[in-house]
Amino acid sequence: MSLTQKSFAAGSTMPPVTPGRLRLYNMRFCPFAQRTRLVLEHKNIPYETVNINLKSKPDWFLERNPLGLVPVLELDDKIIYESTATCDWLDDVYPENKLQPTDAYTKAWDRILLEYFSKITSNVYALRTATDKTKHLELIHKAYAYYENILAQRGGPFFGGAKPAMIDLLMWPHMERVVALMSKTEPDAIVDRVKYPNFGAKWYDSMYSLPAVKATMFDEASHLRFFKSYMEGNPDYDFGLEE
Ligand SMILES: N[C@@H](CCC(=O)N[C@@H](CS)C(=O)NCC(=O)O)C(=O)O
Repeated sequence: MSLTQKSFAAGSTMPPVTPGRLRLYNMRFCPFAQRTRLVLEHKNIPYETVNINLKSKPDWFLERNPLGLVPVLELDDKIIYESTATCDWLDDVYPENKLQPTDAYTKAWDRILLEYFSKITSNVYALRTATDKTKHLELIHKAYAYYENILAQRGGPFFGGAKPAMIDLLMWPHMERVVALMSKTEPDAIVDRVKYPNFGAKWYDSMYSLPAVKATMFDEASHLRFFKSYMEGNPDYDFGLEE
């Protein structure tokens, strides 16, 4: 019998774990958990998903991650949380479609790309409440130009070159949301396809066509709908589920 996709809240009974079966504690709209799901899908790793109501967390979830954040992976006696740690662990343990670079210099640079990436996300989300948006837009576009250049240097279409690397999968969930959430209200914050042909067009389109992306992404209307419910303080974690 397959597990329900509806979110589990405080007071619920934890679905029993099966020895040897990998489990992901998830929230369907979380960009960090999407990172883990992208790696799981890209590497064809079998797993089950337990969705968590993050407004009303079950004790058994908090026992697994005292920080109360998704994603969390569980396999027998092992618990891993923090999206980057979960992704690296999966890549280390499951050899198919290796994602981390083996070259030390590339590895260091991919870490730089990941650290700097928070400039995009923090400034994009700051736009919603900022009275003066100029400074935030400048920082966002400085970062876009930076990634545009790196892709040109690396030959693209991915940061990993001809194939996606871990850095591509770590960046995608936030870029999916920038485009989906901002295209109507903050079009100046979008990574423009003409101004940034590598990052805004080639990278975005190549990522979009990956089976792992297709398996984990939501369309613009669903993102907007969830984000609205989240901003209103009543996140609709089960939005779109028919079961
Ligand atoms: N640094 C964490 C961030 C994860 C995170 O912020 N997850 C959010 C959902 S998108 C969460 O679990 N929020 C619950 C809370 O803040 O109580 C990671 O990379 O895994």
